Amino acid sequence: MPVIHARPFDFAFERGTIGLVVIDMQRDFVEPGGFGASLGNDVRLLQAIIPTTRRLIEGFRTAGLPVIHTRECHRPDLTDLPPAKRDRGNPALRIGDPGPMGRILIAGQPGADIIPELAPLPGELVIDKPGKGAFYGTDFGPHLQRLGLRQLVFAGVTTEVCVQTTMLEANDRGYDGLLATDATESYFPHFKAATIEMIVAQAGIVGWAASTNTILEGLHV
Ligand code: C5J
Repeated sequence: MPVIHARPFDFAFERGTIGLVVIDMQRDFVEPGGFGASLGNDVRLLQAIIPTTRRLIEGFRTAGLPVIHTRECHRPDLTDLPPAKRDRGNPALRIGDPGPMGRILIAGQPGADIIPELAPLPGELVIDKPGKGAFYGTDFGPHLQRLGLRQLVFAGVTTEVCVQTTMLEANDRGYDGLLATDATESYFPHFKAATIEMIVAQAGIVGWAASTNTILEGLHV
């Protein structure tokens, strides 16, 4: 079986069962004026991973392997938005409020779009999710089964929130998860570092971690 050299040990995969999941690389998290900025975060930290994430995506496409994108967003009528999520953090703009990129974190609004640099290709799966994890309230799980995927490489933002939550959800469902350490980012660099260490600790209790170069070498692209 081919492997990707990873921490805490080699990540074994098969060409027919590995795919890339890019979490929430949306304008609302990465550009000024969106949800992330409304919570007082410096979005420039997240912009730094765009070139690496693009290289990772293009590597999977070149290898003919599936690329799946997620978007955190809510229905325009907010029926899938718990009041606690809307009110939490006392943001300058709340979810559903009008902002410079349309209504904050609402499906179909410009802010909820994936950034143009990482735009999905026609035919690539895009999962809209109301929660932090991609399995909650979506058909992500059935799509993974339909595609026959068992090993998932994760990229995107933010490392300790939506990326980690989805990795944990996937782990509990029997998927092997590998985090691309330089294609994920947090508004809090120490949270990113802690998340990577947590994932690989205890002999890989919830997954593996490796750089984009190492992943692409393992895929032979
Ligand atoms: C957050 C996410 N941080 N995509 N969402 O609210 O990590």
